[in-house]
Amino acid sequence: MTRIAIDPATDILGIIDVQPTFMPGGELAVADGDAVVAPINRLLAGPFQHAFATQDWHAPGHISFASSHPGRAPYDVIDVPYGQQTLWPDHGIQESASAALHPGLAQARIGVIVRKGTFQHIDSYSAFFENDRKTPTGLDGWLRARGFKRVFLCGLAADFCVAWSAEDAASLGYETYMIEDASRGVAMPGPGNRTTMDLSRGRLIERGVRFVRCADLG
Ligand code: VGL
Ligand code: ZN
Repeated sequence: MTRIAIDPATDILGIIDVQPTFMPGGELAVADGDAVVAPINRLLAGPFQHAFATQDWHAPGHISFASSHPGRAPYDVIDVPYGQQTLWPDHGIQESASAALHPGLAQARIGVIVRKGTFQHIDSYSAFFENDRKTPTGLDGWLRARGFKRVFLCGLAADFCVAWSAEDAASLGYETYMIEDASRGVAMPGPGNRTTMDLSRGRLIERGVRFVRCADLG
């Protein structure tokens, strides 16, 4: 990968769900999830002057919780009006300590925080749209109004919320990058002996999302 020169005026770092609920000891722990904080802080101290962050922010009884569906277990997949929904352990509970941004995350350059998953009957993985893929969060309008052209995504989980955000950013016309070593995934088994990490990577490459590492950005 050749070096990518960050333009601090039109490039933005997108920090997805860097919340203790997705880290070791949290309710929906991603292996090594806390390892994203240090590289993200380095990116925030270095090339990027602007960032946005998301928080997964559910009320108790949310549709994505297995506990809301009697007889179902975490990681089951059910049919819902907007398609298929993977069920998760209760996580990202509004105002709980584990749903805050990780206390070690440098927040000075985070210009906007988008909370998603706040509708009880629809999940939201992406920073841009609810899982019906059409209800907007408003982030696209904010980015456009501020003149950002390229979106560099990182955080948790690489194969769910970061991947869905990258897919939507690309389809909205942003040049989109996924910073692999500042992200960690759930890597669940998926169809055809492939993991959700492999499957999402393939889908994103098809849509023109570029995979980069922190050291490529300067
Ligand atoms: C996420 C599953 C459920 C994520 C959020 O942040 O990737 N995954 N809610
Ligand atoms: Zn969630």
